Amino acid sequence: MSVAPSHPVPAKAPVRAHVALGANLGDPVAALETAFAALGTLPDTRLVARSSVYRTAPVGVAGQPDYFNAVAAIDTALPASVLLDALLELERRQGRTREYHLAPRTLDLDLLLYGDECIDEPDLVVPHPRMHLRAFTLVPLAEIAPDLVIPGRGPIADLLPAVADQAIERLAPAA
Ligand code: PH2
Ligand code: MG
Ligand code: MG
Repeated sequence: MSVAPSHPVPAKAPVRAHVALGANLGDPVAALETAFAALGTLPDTRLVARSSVYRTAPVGVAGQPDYFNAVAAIDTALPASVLLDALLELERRQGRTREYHLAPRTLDLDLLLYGDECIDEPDLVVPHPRMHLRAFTLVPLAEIAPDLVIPGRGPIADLLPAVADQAIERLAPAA
């Protein structure tokens, strides 16, 4: 007897999620390129947009090399917790280790937004609680989603002036 459902199960509608990419150890630009490609190969996930890569001064930590940061937009049918696990696995594949809090890293993938959902779980808070304070997330995010409204924070355009003093430089696109 077949166990197939007699009616097709409707696929979960994809959610537009935004992921921050960051690195300041090894070959950061190559790591971000690899990560953009890998995001598009996650199950039930499509890479929709990728920002430029930005060189940024470290925030919240001194004496480290500059970071390279970018943001990706994906459409995904993965639940947020499954997506988070997939991001952590991609970090590990890029050789991410965690020696201490805010240690330099070969790849950091942070889930900034998962549609307009607000999630407050021990290992996942969305919108990312510090994203609105950081030029290295807001500037690349505004590049690919200028009309975005961040739940609980407001339109992204209204948040940019407060981070205008943070050092950030857009890299020329790779030839
Ligand atoms: N990430 C941090 C802490 N500080 N600074 C910059 N410029 N870019 C980052 O990605 C970054 C940071 C924690 O994840
Ligand atoms: Mg981070
Ligand atoms: Mg992280």
